[in-house]
Amino acid sequence: LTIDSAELRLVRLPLLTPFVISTGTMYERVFPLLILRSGAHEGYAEGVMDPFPDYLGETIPAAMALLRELFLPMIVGKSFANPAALQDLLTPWRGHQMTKATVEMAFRDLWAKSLNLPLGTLLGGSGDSVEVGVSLGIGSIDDTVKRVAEHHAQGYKRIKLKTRPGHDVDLVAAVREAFPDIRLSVDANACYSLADTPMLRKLDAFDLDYIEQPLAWDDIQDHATLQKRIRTPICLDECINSVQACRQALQADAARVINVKVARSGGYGAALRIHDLCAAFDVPVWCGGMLESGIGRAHNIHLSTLPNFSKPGDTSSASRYFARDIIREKLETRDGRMPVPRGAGIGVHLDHDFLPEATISTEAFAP
Ligand code: OSB
Ligand code: MG
Repeated sequence: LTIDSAELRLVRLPLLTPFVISTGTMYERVFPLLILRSGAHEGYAEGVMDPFPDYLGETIPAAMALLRELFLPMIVGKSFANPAALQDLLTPWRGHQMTKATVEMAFRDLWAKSLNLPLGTLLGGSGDSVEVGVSLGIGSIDDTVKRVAEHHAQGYKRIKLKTRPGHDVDLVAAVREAFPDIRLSVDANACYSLADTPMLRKLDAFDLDYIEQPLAWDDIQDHATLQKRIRTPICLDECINSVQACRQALQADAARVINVKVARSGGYGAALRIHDLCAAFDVPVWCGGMLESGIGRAHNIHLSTLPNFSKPGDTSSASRYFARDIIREKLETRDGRMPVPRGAGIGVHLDHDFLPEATISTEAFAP
């Protein structure tokens, strides 16, 4: 498959409501949108790095520079038999998993389209819809209980509450009291340390499905120590930036659930191996989200059709996030299930009536 040309856009979508997590508040999504072309086909992916390094170390300015000056000139005009052949060119460069993943994900979509197969099918998945939950940002306890009620009524299969120091036990206690039977989890986004063990132990009383990334973003060992002290399963998110990190976490019993994000793993190649490795350890996985536009959400939904995605993911209805999306399809849940977009590749199409309005800059790449 020859990559004839590429287009790199920087896109901005305002969020309908600010999203608050322990590391800060997001008011909008700004993201690199990559289009790879081959003959009549186009493959799409979006980058999920932040403007500044807060979720992980990667940033949009670094990603744009690497794509522009290194990765795109390396691949445009070249032929690759499959995604692994393309990944081989990216792997020797250190770090920057999200940036590499943007390239690999757009190529996967292009490859699937050239084979006229849905991306999920090509990844080894099956089914025409996936189970989803919802991730609720930090808000007052009263407001959170109201939002839980609304989303539970909409059918979401699991509610995840964001916490931060001082906004945890009382929050979870209030939500659990109001909803004794729902599937509930919390996500700390790395805001605690082992010194918070007494508080984290208190969370054992609330039958949480898991506690997501309680400790430092780069510390698997402390999570292993914590898991020995609490009953609630730990789910790692930030820490799982490679197959190796996942293997070390599983071997150390630092995680009994894994949140898979293709971008954080460096591409589908790594994400698939993480999926399989977790299955071998009998550890369930689920698909995380990064407030993606329809392009990233479509990727997430296809990935979630793989067999070990046995817990609901975070890809909730796009209308919760944006007034208007950059794709033509509406990605909306029904009874807690998200339909898999039909057709080849990721199965969604750019909305060219709206995209120019959302675009900050556009760059073209030819051989
Ligand atoms: O930790 O999973 C996370 C959003 C931005 C950055 C990190 C995370 C999240 C979410 C929201 O939890 C997931 C979504 O609704 O897309
Ligand atoms: Mg998380």
